[in-house]
Amino acid sequence: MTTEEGTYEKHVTFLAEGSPSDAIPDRGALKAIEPRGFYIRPPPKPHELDQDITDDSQLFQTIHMGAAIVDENKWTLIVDGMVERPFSISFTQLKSMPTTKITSFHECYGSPVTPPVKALWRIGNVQWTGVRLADLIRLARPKRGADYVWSQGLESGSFADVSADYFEKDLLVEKALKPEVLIAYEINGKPLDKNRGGPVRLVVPGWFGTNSTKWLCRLTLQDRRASGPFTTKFYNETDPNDSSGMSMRPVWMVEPNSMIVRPNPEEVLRRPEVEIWGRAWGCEEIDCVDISIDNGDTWIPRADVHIEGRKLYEWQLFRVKLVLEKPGTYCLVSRARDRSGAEQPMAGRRNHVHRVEVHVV
Ligand SMILES: Nc1nc2c(c(=O)[nH]1)N[C@H]1C(S)=C(S)[C@@H](COP(=O)(O)O)O[C@H]1N2
Ligand SMILES: [Mo]
Repeated sequence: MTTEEGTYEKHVTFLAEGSPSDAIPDRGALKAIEPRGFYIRPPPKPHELDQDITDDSQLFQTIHMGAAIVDENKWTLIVDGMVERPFSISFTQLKSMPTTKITSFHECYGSPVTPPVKALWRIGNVQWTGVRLADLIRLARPKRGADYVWSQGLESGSFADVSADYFEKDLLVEKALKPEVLIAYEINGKPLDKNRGGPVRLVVPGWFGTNSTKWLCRLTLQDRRASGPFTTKFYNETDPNDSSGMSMRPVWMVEPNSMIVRPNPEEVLRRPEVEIWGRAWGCEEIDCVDISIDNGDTWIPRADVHIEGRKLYEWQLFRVKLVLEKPGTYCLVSRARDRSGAEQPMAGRRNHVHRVEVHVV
């Protein structure tokens, strides 16, 4: 036993040995699902996201089957599956554990039932507070071969004519053990409200929002991917690295992306000097952003575009000062490239480049 395990043990309630999979999440904490059905709070336009930290009121929301109303006094999280010591933890117990804060971009993949041709810019950058998932997993002592963590949200219902008993997602244990992955109960220093997944949700920085299960009630260690509709029917995509275009991969890691915040779309510029700035993000740190003023026919020398280094999982600011000599319409484009060399495509995928048209008079 490590000292940490020893200190954390007092915060949880170990479950009887034997059949951990019998430990059914306590639906007693679920007061209602209200309203039922699919709900999106649309994101602001990119030029409206001009603050470093996105206020909760400006952050998009995505709900598939309905919003759970949860009684935090009855809330418990069960950690079970391929572990030696399954346990449950109450909200009070969770809040007595050491806390971590992480600032991270938060991006929705977009609708899993429409073709990936629209860039939806469901994005923000927020601070989460919670307990490291790694601490809970280590406390449960995973068995050999337990390579996945399944996470369940309390709500049931249906989405795109498919019904489900729980919202269920999965992630690799390798990622789950990283220090950035949290069992969160605050956003920007305030308790998570109902639509945000309160009282407790999973947060997986660097991975698409869909993996960050809200109204969390159970974590199960397993040796394979989860079998519910949200990891089988929905949220798998064609792998852009496969030239045959046949192989699929889970919607996990966020691909490089960027958006122009200034100038505003259709802005009329009365002086030739202009500063273009915006944000770039991805699972990997972005190391350069290309800027074009002619819809991608030519690109500004990379060295002229300044990009901030990444702090934790925050989005990164880029800026470049240019002189647009000739009057006319310019199509500004930003294209991010990450450390591994992956780059935003010009078209055809959800993370295609961002374009803004401006007019110089
Ligand atoms: N339980 C549950 N968790 C969920 C969802 C959901 O419908 N139910 N939607 C997912 C999706 S697709 C996204 S993008 C994020 C959105 O989190 P937000 O609404 O707080 O922005 O939550 C994820 N977690
Ligand atoms: Mo999403």
